[in-house]
Amino acid sequence: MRTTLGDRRQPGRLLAAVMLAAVAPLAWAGESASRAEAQRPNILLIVSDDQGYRDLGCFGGVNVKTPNLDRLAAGGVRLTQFYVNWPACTPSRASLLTGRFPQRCGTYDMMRNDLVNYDHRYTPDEYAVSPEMILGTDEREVFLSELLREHGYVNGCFGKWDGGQLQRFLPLQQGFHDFYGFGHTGIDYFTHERYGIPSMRRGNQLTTEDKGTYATELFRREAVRFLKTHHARPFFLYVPFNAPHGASSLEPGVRGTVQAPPEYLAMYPEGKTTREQRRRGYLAAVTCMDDAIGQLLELLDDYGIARNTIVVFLSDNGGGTGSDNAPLRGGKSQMFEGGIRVPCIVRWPERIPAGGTCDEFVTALEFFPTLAAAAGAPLPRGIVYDGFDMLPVLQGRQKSPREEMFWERRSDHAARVGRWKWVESARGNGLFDLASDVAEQQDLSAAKPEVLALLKARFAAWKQAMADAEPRGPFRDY
Ligand SMILES: [Ca+2]
Repeated sequence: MRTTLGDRRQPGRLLAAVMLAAVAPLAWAGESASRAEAQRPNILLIVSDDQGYRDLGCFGGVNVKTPNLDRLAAGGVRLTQFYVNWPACTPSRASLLTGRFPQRCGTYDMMRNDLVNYDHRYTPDEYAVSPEMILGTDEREVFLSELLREHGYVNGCFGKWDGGQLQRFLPLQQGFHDFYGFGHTGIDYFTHERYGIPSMRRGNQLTTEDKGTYATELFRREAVRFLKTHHARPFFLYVPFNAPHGASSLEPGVRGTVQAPPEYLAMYPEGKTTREQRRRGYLAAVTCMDDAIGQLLELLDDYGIARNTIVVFLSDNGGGTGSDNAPLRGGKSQMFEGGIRVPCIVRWPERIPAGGTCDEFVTALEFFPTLAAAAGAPLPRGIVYDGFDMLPVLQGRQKSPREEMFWERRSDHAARVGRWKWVESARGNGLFDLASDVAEQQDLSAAKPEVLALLKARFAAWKQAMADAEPRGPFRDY
């Protein structure tokens, strides 16, 4: 892979040229353009929220009902060593959509009001100027939706945007033609309020028209509407569910639990302990989401476009409370595998053999170049991308060129170089051999000092490269 370490290019100054380059290559008028359009794949990108590594049947889940995700995997490829770029929501999603490390695209921490964790209640006036209301992913970043739009795609986003709530940060200003969902990182599934603040939007406007309806059903409804309207042309349908994330509710009995509709709760046995009850809600939320995904897959079949539609499914980070990350260590927010290695499925019947498993080392950074290439959209010149087109890897024709990956969350950090993983964090430290110890149980720091030194050196080089990148907001823009 092309190394990004030591790259000193400054993408921002080239942005005008970048956008021109992105607009220029394809002509849209005339029959030949229509034929080219007909051959380009549709893209359905589905993201779940805090779903554990083993919270799908096709990833070994034992008591979870995910028939549609399992069907998706049977028709495509399952990725078993797939990593997201941050162990929690906001930076993971920003990095996915920009194709750049969180530290390079500037969204390298959560954009939220942490005072609610200390039972602070925001007044409306106070909330209006609070961090989660005014912060967003840097507008200079080029989202995948912007690139695809310039190449003729019609784009819809339905769900958890998590990229900022000011109008300039919302999806309609980032290349999407259609948006229904919320701008920040979490809501109450039924009231659509975030700690008491109404948060659902249609386009740029807040709406309470659907208050009371379970959020997953609403995102399903809107995605179905989009598919029915736009199935005949190349589309990019982004469905970032908030399921099965815990609810951000002011109600003490609801807060932190995973809400689900009664008919889905009824599919799982009632729990006796708080832990079992939470697990039940979690599983019900997963199965409700799986049903919604099933309807989208059926529509692709009904319209005869399934063969040339790329369907991607991934969790935005490892599972939190109520999830099952086995056999991985740790979970959401951690640098151990349970926080960053997530279930991922890619299906593209036209190009990827069905029913396969890909055990190659790949990351969410790969999706931007992969999907752009599939869509026939050259990567904008002058922007540093941190991944590569992984289609040959997914097809089983090539080993992954990725040799290393780095993660940083405040003072926690981790590096993977080949089979080796190094973690230094508040939740634990160590050097692990993932080839023989995927559960990260045996710390080899003392036994392999030369390997430890190598990983620390690679991490330091990456950190320097991130420090040298052009500053991006909202946390560092100077
Ligand atoms: Ca998440």
